[in-house]
Amino acid sequence: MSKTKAISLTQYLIEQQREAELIPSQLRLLIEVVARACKRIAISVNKGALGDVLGTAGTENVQGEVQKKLDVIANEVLIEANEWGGHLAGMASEEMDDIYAVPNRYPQGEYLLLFDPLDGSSNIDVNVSIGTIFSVLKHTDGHAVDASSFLQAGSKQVAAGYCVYGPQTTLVLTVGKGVVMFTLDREQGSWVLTQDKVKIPEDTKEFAINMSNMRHWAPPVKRYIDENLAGKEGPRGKDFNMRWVASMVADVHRILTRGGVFLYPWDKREPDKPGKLRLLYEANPMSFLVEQAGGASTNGIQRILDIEPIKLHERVAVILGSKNEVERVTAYHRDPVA
Ligand code: AHM
Ligand code: MG
Repeated sequence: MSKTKAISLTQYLIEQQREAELIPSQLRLLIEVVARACKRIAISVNKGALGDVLGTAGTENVQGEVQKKLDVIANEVLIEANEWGGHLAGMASEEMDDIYAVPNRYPQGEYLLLFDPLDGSSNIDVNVSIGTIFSVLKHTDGHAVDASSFLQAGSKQVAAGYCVYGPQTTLVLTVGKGVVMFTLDREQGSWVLTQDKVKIPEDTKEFAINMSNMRHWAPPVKRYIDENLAGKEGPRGKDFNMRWVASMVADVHRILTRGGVFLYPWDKREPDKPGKLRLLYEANPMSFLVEQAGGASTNGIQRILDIEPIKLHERVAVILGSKNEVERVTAYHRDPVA
């Protein structure tokens, strides 16, 4: 892409609206508002200790996790930015037990917004990349919005993305026609298109998994990682590299940038939970992005985007990234003795 032709997020969205008719005006407004909220969250993240944003908020979310101050701040920023514009019927968040219906004093829109306002919370205080993940669905069920309105398969998403707060602040977006990346120009205060047609290589020599859980994994996952660790001399015939940021946003961003495979599988620590990550506002938007970039995403058994959710804060095992690796791990689950 030529450096002289800077395309802003607004210009990109308007051109998509005009040419591809993929982005109705309410959806364009929604994406712009989310992007603006991410700018505000980025400012808080960057202030760190100077802004009294580090540490815990002294509360727990519905999953029993201690909320960090930035989890709460980011959640409020996203709600305040989005509730009055007339583009939404409701919102759901990792940080709220129940859904947030748009108050009656504002016009009701046709979309639903789901988000993990601050993903990678354990990295906030140690100055490592974190992010905001979001997913957009249509409100189609014809009645006033309630939790059931949000229980739609990921394949129904009309847009998804994330913003990574790292050395650069980058917004990554899909509206179902490939994946694009925008970098925040802090001097101008605008999002500038810095990569389009994002493509994940089908093969990789890099995997991401929390190795400290190895003793708890199911045999197919153990087999896959053992084979990778055996390197050139093993059945894979090549050496692998490992990365684990513990911020899904940062790990997925690396995979969208240079390939790789990410696994947060089911494990024996809490056998009744399918996994750690949440389906509706973590796994689904990331799976949409990864598939749109030519990668794959499954829970070991089925495509994540095909899962019919049964509850708002449902968890799921996640295997996503370079297509051939995801297919290999999924095959090991389907045919454990192969
Ligand atoms: P969070 O949404 O509370 O931040 O938790 C999700 C994060 C993911 O970003 C990351 O992949 C995972 O939890 C890391 O988990 P672990 O600390 O078990 O390695
Ligand atoms: Mg998260």
